[in-house]
Amino acid sequence: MSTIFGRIIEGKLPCKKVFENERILAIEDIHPAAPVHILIMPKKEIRDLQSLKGDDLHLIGEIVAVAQKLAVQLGIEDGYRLLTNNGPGAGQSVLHLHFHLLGGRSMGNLG
Ligand code: DGP
Repeated sequence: MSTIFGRIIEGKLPCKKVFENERILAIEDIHPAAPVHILIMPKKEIRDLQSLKGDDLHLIGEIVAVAQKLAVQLGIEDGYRLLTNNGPGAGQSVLHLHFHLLGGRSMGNLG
């Protein structure tokens, strides 16, 4: 796989893993923007949300379910944000679909 996250998924780069199954990996973000900052991604190499289609759409439901479970485990279920940056114009720096699970502080409005 061609990105940093691809190499993490392949086990070629280290990470702090918080959840894994056959299709989904969740890791701690290396540059946390909040006390809780988890990246949840499909293992399948998909560039971004806009590229997601057909048989892969179920991955979004699985990612949401993982986020809900981790939110409870990490004690942020009453206030968290789950977001993806689609494309460099939105700030996507790693071109492998991933969702940020952010919590543990007041989030305020989206800028
Ligand atoms: P985005 O800008 O939406 O593509 O988010 C990419 C995030 O990935 C950013 O918050 C920093 C994080 N990140 C970049 N490289 C690594 C890495 O090697 N390991 C981990 N755990 N996170 C990384």
